[in-house]
Parts: sequence; C-alpha cells; structure tokens
Amino acid sequence: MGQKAFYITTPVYYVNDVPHIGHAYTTIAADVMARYKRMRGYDVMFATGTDEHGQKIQQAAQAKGLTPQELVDQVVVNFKKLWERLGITHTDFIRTTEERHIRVVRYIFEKLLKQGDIYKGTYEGWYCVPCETYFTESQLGEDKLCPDCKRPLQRMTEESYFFRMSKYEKPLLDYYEKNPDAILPKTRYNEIVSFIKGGLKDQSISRTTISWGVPLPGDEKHVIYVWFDALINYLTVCGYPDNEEMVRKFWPTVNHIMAKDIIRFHCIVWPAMLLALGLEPPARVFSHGWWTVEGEKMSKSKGNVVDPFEMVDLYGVDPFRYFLLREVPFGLDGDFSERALVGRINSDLANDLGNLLNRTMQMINKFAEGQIPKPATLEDVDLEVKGLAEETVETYTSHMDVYAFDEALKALWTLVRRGNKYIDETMPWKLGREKETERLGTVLYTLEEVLRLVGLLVAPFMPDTGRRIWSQLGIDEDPYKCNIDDFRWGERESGSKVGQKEVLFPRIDMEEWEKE
Ligand code: ME8
Repeated sequence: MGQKAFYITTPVYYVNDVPHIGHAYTTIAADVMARYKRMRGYDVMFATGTDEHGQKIQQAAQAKGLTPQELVDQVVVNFKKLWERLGITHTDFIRTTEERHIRVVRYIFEKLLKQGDIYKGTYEGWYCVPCETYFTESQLGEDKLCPDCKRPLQRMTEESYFFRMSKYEKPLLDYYEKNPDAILPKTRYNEIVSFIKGGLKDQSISRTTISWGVPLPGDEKHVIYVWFDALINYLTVCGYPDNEEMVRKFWPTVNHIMAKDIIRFHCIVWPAMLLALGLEPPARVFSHGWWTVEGEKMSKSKGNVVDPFEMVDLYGVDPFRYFLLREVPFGLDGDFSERALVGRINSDLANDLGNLLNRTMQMINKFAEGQIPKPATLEDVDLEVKGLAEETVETYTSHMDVYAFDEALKALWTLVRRGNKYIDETMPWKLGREKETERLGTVLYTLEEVLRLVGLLVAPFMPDTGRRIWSQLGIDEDPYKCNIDDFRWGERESGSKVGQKEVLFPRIDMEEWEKE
C-alpha cells in the first residue's frame, strides 16, 4: 500500500498589507498539523500563499503610487520571510498572479461555461469595495452600511457572468448531511447548513469595473471575481487538471484551515464549484476563532496590530508558536496580550518543562556520570508514571486528530507536571547520597523516558525545543523525523551518554519586564 496522503491549506492571504498575528496563527496551526501528520507517517502536501488580484489590491497600489504588480511583488516578500522565520514547512507557496494558476482559473471558467454552470446576466446591487462583496437589499440595515465592515456601500449595476450556485443547494445539503464532520467546530457546521437551507442564489463571478484580475476567456472586458479566482488556488497546487494522479491522491484528503470570517466562501461557494467540476467537496474545513489584541479589534488606525516578527525577536519562535495554540481552544476567539505570553513562558515553559529537564540532567550528571542508568524493578509509583506516559500518547493523538491543540498540550503538560511531582516524591538526591544505586537508576531512567516522550510530542508545536530536549538527553536524531507510533517505553539504551546540559527557557523577570 502507498503512503497515506494528507493535504492541508491556509487561505491565500491578501497582500495589501503586512502579515500580522492573525495570519501567523492560521499558518502556524496548519504547520503544527502538517508536522504532526508527517510524524504519523503521512505524505503531506501543505500549501500557503497570497491572493494578489482584485479591487482591494488595485486600490492599495494606487494609494502608494505603485502598479498592482509592483505592490504585490513587494508585499509577498514579507509573507515569505515570516514563514521562514516561524519555521513553516509548507511544500508550496502559491501566488494567484502566477501563470500556472491563471491557466487553471481560465480552464475552470471555460469548462463551467460550456457545461452551463456559468451564464451571462446583469448584476445590480450594493457593493462593498473593501470586502469585495455585493449585498442584497434584504441584507442591509437602516444605515445602509456594509453588514460586515460597517463602511459605506456603492450602488452598482454591471453586466456579469454568474455561477449557477442555486443548482447545488440540494446536493450540498445532502453532502453535509452525510458528512457531519466536514465542517468543524460543530457550531460552524450548523450555521452553514442553516444558511444553505435559507436558499442559495447564483453568484456573480465577473467584474467590468476593475482591471486587476484574470481576464475572462473570450470576453476580456471582464475580469474574474477575486474570490472565484482565489479559491481555485487549492486545485492549482494539487496539479489540477493535468496531474490526475496527484489529484486522485491528495484531493480527497484536503483540509482547509481559516478563521470564521471566510467560511461561507469555503463551505458553500467552493464546494458548489467542486461539485460542478465533478470533484469531491473538501474533506474538512476547520474554522478557528478571531484574535483581538488587549480586548480590541486589530486595526492600523488604532496602532495595535501585533507584528509577529517583533514577538519572535523578543520571545523566540517556539514560545510564540506554543502560546498561540495553548492559550485558546482552536475554534474559539482569543485575546492576545504580551503579559499572557510572558506568563506562559515563565509557568509552562521555564517552570514546568525547563525544570523537569534541568533537574533530570543535573542528577544524571551528578549521580550517574552522565550516562543513562539501568532501571531495576518498577515500583508502583514508577508504573503509574509509565502508565500515564503511555496514556498520554493516546490522549494526545486523539486530540490532535480533531485539531484540539490546546487539549493535546494540556495532556502533555499533565505528564510534565507529574514528572516534577515524581522527582519530589522519589527524592533522587537522597537516593544518591544514600548510595541506593538500583532505585536511583530506576527513577532516573523513568525521568529520561518521560522526557524522551515529551521531546517527541512537543516537536510539532516547538520543533527546536523537541530537538534541544533530545540532544540534551544524548539522542542524535531529530524527533520530528521520527514516527510517534513507533515510540515504546523502555527502548532507550542504558549506558549511553547524555549531551550538554543547557537552560531550555530562561525565566523572564517580571519586574524588569514591567519597566520596559
Ligand atoms: O480573506 N484572527 O485574506 P485575508 C484570526 N484572500 N485569524 C485571522 C485574523 C485574526 N484577527 N486576521 C486574519 C482573505 N486572520 C482572502 C482568502 S482564500 C481562497 C482567500 C487569518 O488576508 C484567518 O485565517 O483577509 C482569516 O481567515 C484570514 O487570515 C483572512 O486573510
């Protein structure tokens, strides 16, 4: 049997501005899942990229006195640099202005036009330029402002091509009925299903009012609507339509990750387009929550946009990755505060994890000449810790499989804290002083095995930390290159040398921090 496949995507982000923690969050979450799946033996395709067409970009370019192409070429660099800095392991970075993508967009448009799923009509409605969305009269309140961003709308009439979405109302409902896990969390699933039940209208998918987009094949005064264009990126990356083998292997496994702001596009428009193409709707759409900063919506005018580059320069990549996924259940909204980040570094990382490693290394060096000791008969307390470690693998993987990152980390930290308590209970320093070598060997071996497992399971979240833990324990391999399912308690060879001891996470002095 071939290797199991897994395809995961982030949205293609707009390049009208620099990336902030919202973008970093989605991409880090997708990266953690990609790394985790690789560590379970999957062949992973992981795509991220940039959405470079549309009115938003055209206007941002104008405001800066640049051509749209000049603007996108400048801004895309920030995204690429950020993913490199954050250790993102995407296998493809797609820009919607690339030729390979434009070709697929035009191919799909022509195919759907030919089969009657796209037709020409006229569109009249209220249009929000920043959101690039039309609204019907019934969607508007008294104020006639955009229901999403509350900015003024423009009345527009244009000749337009339409995607026959209404035709897919019933097939979509059938699909979601048969696949209740296709949208997570459940609240979003319910929201989408009830929206579809409210009735689907055909979607306008071309514009004559702007020029920055994919020209419509055969009617070039139109450009293709930016969302119709952007969603297709997921198929472009998958090699559609030419690479049938790649499509067959990866498409049925696709997981789209994003925030709740864009799930209607991903759970209604996109699956309808796929059904029209004779392809399966996405296996899963996971909609995570929305980050605010110190209780407020992030915005340039408020000057509270959190720069991920600055955060990782100050606190390190791994703590930043850890914090984002530990602090808030994936799927719920979160509030970012630097104080909470520092708090977690001190408590979870320096205190719990750092101490466990530090104390263990100190005692192995002091009492066992820097070698992994030999375990003797396991007593109840040792068996209990071993049992918890083995259970942790199960709990961790079952949470990871459904994107419950915070729960997976909580389970891991239960083991870390149990490890620290185990040291207090067994008092290895006393065993050392009293030359209880056999018992001491068992205790230190147990601690080493706990840490070997912690290094492995922490690796998708904190790749560098996983490596550093293993290297201190004297293991040359990178945990990220190992398979979680291969872990067996007791496989560490006694007598092997540990590595160099070092502080994993220095504590941040809160008093000093307050002053800065
Ligand atoms: O919507 N909290 O691009 P975009 C959490 N180009 N996540 C956030 C966030 C926040 N405060 N802000 C942004 C687009 N995000 C389209 C997508 S896909 C075919 C086209 C993340 O740059 C989150 O993933 O506005 C959200 O869905 C996405 O960025 C929106 O990115």
